Formats: sequence, C-alpha cells, structure tokens
Amino acid sequence: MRIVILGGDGFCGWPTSLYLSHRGHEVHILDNFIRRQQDRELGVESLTPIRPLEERLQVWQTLSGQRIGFTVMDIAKEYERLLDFLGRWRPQAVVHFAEQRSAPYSMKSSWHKRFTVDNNLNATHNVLCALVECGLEEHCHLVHLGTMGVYGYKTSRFQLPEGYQKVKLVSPDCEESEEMEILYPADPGSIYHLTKTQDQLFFYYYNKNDGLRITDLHQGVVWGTETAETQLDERLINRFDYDGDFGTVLNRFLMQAAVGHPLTVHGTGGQTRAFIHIRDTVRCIELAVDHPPAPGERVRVFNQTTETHRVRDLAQLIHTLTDIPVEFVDNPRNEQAENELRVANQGLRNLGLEPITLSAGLLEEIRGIARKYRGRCDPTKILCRSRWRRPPEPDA
Ligand code: NAD
Ligand code: USQ
Repeated sequence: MRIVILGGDGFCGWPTSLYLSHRGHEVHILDNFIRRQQDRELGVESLTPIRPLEERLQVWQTLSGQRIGFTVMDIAKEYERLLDFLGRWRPQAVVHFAEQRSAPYSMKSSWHKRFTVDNNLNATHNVLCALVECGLEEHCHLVHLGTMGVYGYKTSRFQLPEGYQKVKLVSPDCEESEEMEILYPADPGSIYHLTKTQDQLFFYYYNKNDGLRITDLHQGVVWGTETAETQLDERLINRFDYDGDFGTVLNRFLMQAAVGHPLTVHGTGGQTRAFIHIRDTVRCIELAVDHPPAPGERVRVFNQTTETHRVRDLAQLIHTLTDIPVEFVDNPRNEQAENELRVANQGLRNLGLEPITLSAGLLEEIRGIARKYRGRCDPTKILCRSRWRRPPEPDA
C-alpha cells in the first residue's frame, strides 16, 4: 500500500514509518521538523541521540533495502504543496501524526496557545480539504492520532465508549423522548486537548458531506521508546522526551530513576490515565490501516490504549524497583486531583491487537536506555514549569 506519514520524524511517527516499511508498504514522510525546533526553543534535547532524518532514512535503506521517501513540508501552512503532493502520489492511506502534542507546551503562554490552535487545526483541515480537492474521498483512508483526553478525565459510573455514546433526548415541549448516538461529550483539559476535540468535528463533517473514510484513534499516554526496527542500529534510535513540557509521565519517572532524581508526582498523584506501549502504537496503526471503514461508513473511532494506571501507583512501583524517592510536587495543571477510569478498547483487540502491558522487564529495559544516555540529561529541564493558570497576585 502507498502510505503517507504526516509527522514521520516524531516520537510515534518514526517507529511507525519503519514498521510499515518493514511490512512491505511504500512509505513517504512529510514533516517540517517543528519538533526538533521546539527542542531548540526549550533548550533541551531528546535523551537519546536522534540523528537527522536524512541519515536515519539512509541507514534504513542500507539495512533493509527499503526506501522511505521524504519531503519537508509544513502541512498547516503549505496547502498548495500538500495538494500537489497528494494529487501526484495518490496514497491509499494517510497517517496523521503532525500536530503539536504537548499539553504543558500548549499552556506556556498566549503565543503557545495560539500556535497550537493554528498549527493543529490548520494541519487537520488542510489534509481533509486536500483529500477532497484531489478526488481521493474513496481511494484514500485517513488515520488520525487523537487522544483519550477528548473525553475528559472525570470519574463516571460508566465505561468510556469508543467515540460514540447513546443518549436519550428529552424536551419540555414534547412528551416523547428521542434516542440517538452522538460523539461522547468533549471535555478538554488543555489547549492541546481542545484542538483534538475540534479535530473530531472536522472529521464528522468531512465524512458526512464528502464521504471521506476516516479512523480516529484515541490514544492514551505512550510509554517506551524502542521498537524492533529502531533497535536495529543506534542511528535509527527513537526520541525519548524527558523534559517538563514534552516528557510523558511514565517515561519521565523511569528517566528520573535512572539519573537519581526524585519522582515528580503532581499533586496527590490520584490521576488515573490510559496507557499504551510504543510497540503497540505501531501495531495499532497497522491494524487501522489494514481495516479501513467501508465507503459510506461513519468515522470509525478506536480507543488506542491497553491499560489504565494511577500516577502515584506508577511512582510507587518504580520506587519499589529502584529505591528512588517519590516527591509530591504542586500540580502545575488544572485537573481533578483524583479520578477513576474504565475504558472500552475492544475495537483494536477484535482486529488482532495482543496488548503489551506493564511488566518489570519492560520497565527495566527503558530504565536501561535512560541510564545509558543519562549524561545527556539536563537536570534543570526536569520540572514542569508551564502553569495552567496564572498564580494569584501576592497581597499588596
Ligand atoms: P511528536 O511531536 O514527537 O511528533 C509530531 C511530528 O509532527 C514531529 O516530527 C513534528 O515536526 C511534526 N509536525 C507537527 N506539526 C507539523 C506541521 N504543521 N507540518 C508538518 N509536520 C508537523 O509527537 P508524537 O508523540 O509522535 O505524537 C504524534 C501524534 O500522536 C500527535 O498528534 C499526538 O497528539 C498523538 N498522541 C501522542 C501521544 C504520546 O504520548 N506521545 C499520546 C496520544 C496521542
Ligand atoms: N504527571 C505527573 N508527573 C509528571 C508528569 C505528569 O504527575 O512528572 C501527571 C500529569 O499531571 C497528568 C498525568 O501525569 O495527570 C499524565 O501526564 P502526561 O504528561 O504523561 O500526559 P498528557 O499531558 O495527558 O499528554 C500525553 C501526550 C499527549 C496525549 C496524552 C494522552 O503528551 O500527546 O494526547 O498523553 S491522554 O493523557 O490520554 O490524553
């Protein structure tokens, strides 16, 4: 299959590109390297030494005999180039990772809020608009990386469904009720998450109006770093974000344990979140690509997550394995201190996903990588300094 990977130089996009290329697909990456630029802006680097994309691709071609194509393009800003590329290349699938994906980064300042909205909404809308303008509505399947965060993290008596919720509408002007199925009510917890809830409406509309075939994967927090392909050569290594903006919680705790930094639990650590290992991410993308919705089918939504954990339990587990102390720090976010979470995830399992779940062996493997590269860690970049709300003015 001819597959375009938007954002193929990033944490999820790079291992996915290699995995799909290894499985015999013809892969082409579009990326504008904004993620590498954000590292420079924040004065930090991936804990692992990632190579320039040109070098990564050259090494992959030498090792595998497979060529992955590549074009530098800002898909949020360069609509005509995107249109021209899709029209000429006529992919059967587009996998869309190309958004600003950090919640803390999106909350750093008004500039970061506006950048996240401009980048993410224009990126998604440009792709949809271009697929229609090229006449690829039925030929091409769009697979988008969304987030579990679209549902909000409130405790509910019910399991979170995969995208859609049956509801009963009642109205004072009518005695009868009406049943329907709607997108689960969106409840974003950051500007970043807000852009993902807006993406859902773009998908709904372009599917309804133009018959675009779309799968939206509501992914949980990704942990791990290496896949079978990125492990083949150090020059193929995947990125490992540990800083207070882009590092995600479990990888951060493992890195902190490797460098001897107390584990930074926000607030009480009562937040329960959905997780998935990076090796399952790449497998889920393949399953989604292999099973497009039928023409005329509504947007398909899968919860791309394999397990849920409470943050303080993860910290306690790593403390038990490593003896590194747990530190409860002021929560920089505006989020519920404690929540329960039950998530439906049968869709991808029905397609063949066999989940990788948390195990001491996998945690050790990641801690080993973090230990190997701990000399590259800048301890001043560990704490999250981005605040959801301005701190109260001190009393005059
Ligand atoms: P990442 O920042 O590592 O990768 C995103 C890539 O997209 C980068 O290479 C970046 O340069 C590129 N990009 C961004 N805007 C672009 C634009 N306008 N034009 C061209 N390229 C652009 O992020 P990631 O962790 O790989 O996440 C990929 C997707 O998966 C995101 O949409 C994110 O919301 C989603 N997701 C990630 C996680 C996670 O834990 N990492 C969890 C759930 C969902
Ligand atoms: N947290 C800590 N200590 C830390 C870092 C985080 O306690 O050092 C807490 C946060 O307060 C939060 C939870 O851990 O309650 C998760 O934070 P995170 O940074 O691991 O994840 P999040 O900001 O939600 O974002 C990440 C990805 C994002 C993706 C999302 C999936 O960056 O792209 O969409 O996970 S989800 O969380 O399901 O929405």
